[in-house]
Amino acid sequence: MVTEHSDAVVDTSELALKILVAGGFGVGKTTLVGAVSEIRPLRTEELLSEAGQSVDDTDGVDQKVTTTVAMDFGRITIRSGLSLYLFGTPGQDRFWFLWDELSQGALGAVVLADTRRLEDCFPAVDYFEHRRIPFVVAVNCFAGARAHGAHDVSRALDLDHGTPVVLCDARDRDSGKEVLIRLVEYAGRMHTARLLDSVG
Ligand SMILES: Nc1nc2c(ncn2[C@@H]2O[C@H](COP(=O)(O)OP(=O)(O)OP(=O)(O)O)[C@@H](O)[C@H]2O)c(=O)[nH]1
Ligand SMILES: [Mg+2]
Repeated sequence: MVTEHSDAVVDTSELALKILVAGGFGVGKTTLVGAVSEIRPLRTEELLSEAGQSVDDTDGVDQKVTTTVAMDFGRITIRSGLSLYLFGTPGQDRFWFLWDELSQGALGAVVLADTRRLEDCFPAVDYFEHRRIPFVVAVNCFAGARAHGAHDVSRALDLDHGTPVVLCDARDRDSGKEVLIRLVEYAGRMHTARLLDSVG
């Protein structure tokens, strides 16, 4: 039956995508998820222990007293009908075994980087490149870090051509949201191109 309101179709379909937030120890993953999340983020923080002092490198994040031991979880609505579920990975090497579980079904990832310790994000970059999970590198601009252009970072990390590098402040909601929008756009293009490749 056609009603006078029949042209006012409201699209109530909800798309929820899974995104990982990865990167080295203390680079700001938990901070980013907390800054952008609309729900109270789930955190699994534990105090950095004396036992861990020999393996936890806190250079550059001297104020750091806790570390993520399982994951962070948050949610953000990018626009009507599209929300992202954010999974922050633990930064320390001893929790690598959790990454395979966390990355199941992920659309893409944000690899956070700190230019004072750029090498700390190599393992995350390698991880996503090997599994062909689209990612963007987000440089978290800590005070005291020398300003580097996106191009320099891309070269230093030897990123594949086209992998976006964006500068951000992990504590700032709008800045974090911009990173996520870049990722969704980029991952969307990558997945579409692969789909077309596989049928063509
Ligand atoms: N100045 C500055 N400090 C930041 C920024 N982002 C995070 N921090 C601080 O850096 C420290 C590390 O932040 P976390 O968010 O816990 O880092 P993480 O990557 O989750 O750390 P792990 O889970 O232990 O690997 C905290 O003390 C934050 O307050 C930033 O953009 N600028
Ligand atoms: Mg953390």
